Amino acid sequence: MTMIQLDETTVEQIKQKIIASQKTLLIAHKNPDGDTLGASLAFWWYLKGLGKNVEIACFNAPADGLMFIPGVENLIHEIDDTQYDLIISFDTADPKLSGFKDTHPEIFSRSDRHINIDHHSSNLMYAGINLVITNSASTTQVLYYLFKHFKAIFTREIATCLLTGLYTDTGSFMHQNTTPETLHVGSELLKYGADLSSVSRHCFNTKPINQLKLWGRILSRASKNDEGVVTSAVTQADLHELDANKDMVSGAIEFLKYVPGITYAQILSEEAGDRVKGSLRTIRDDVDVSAIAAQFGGGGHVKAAGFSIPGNLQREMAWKVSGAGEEQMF
Ligand SMILES: [Mn+2]
Repeated sequence: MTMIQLDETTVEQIKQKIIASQKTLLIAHKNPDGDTLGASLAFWWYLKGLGKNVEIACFNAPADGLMFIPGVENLIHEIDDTQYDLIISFDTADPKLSGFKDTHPEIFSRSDRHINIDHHSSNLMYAGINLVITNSASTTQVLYYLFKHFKAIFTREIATCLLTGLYTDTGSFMHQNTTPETLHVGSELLKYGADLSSVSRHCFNTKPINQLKLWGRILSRASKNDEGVVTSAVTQADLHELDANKDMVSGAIEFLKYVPGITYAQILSEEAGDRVKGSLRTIRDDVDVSAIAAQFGGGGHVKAAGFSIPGNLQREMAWKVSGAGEEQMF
């Protein structure tokens, strides 16, 4: 028995829109991740298979690590939205995350031709048809069930695209959003020929050497205080010296969570414009890091949150000299 139920009326409305469409535009959100690309590309393959006239757009180019997803070379970055009678946004909770809201406002103002397929609980329901399933681990998992309703043929390409979103949004099936259903869908996608080894190698096991060096600095600076908080830090100087960028910091915090018995882990990173960003993660059910982040004007989820405050990082280190006389702190 499945816990994810798609509304039959919504499914039928989407089906009718697709049948009626002469030219469809699919949109992955700006700064695309594996889920938005996997979902939009799976849909691109599906519509191509039906012989439909379809294009796929993203505001900017994907990171190198995501260029393995089947069909990704078809992404366009410049669009003329007047030529489409159907537009579908994927994994996009808010129109502004699309990147096209300011340049192409009619994508969002003409909601009658717009379908919004997502799994974020923060989704603003901005389209004429909104298929938003908040208990789904990924947008591609929503599509798996949608394609089942459509009785679609799951090609290897479609299966690999869908698995990419499922794999990345669950942190390779390690995050708490991994449910029996998630593994069931993953299993079905493997049966359809999804290339799991390619997905895992490209999505998580590919890191440039300067990123590994950056993580090395972060790990070597980790310390644990009396409250069980593991903290590390990254400065702008680190990024410059290693020719790294701030996006390369993410991922290192997963290792800080490995320390046994911790309350939560945090990485403080200096950002351009004299600001310090804090990223907080916990694996404990009785710790709410969003509440801690809120004390600094931030927020997020119970287990993953962040904040940004003005200032710069300064390292404070004390040495103690103990011997015959009084202990001295330096
Ligand atoms: Mn997603």
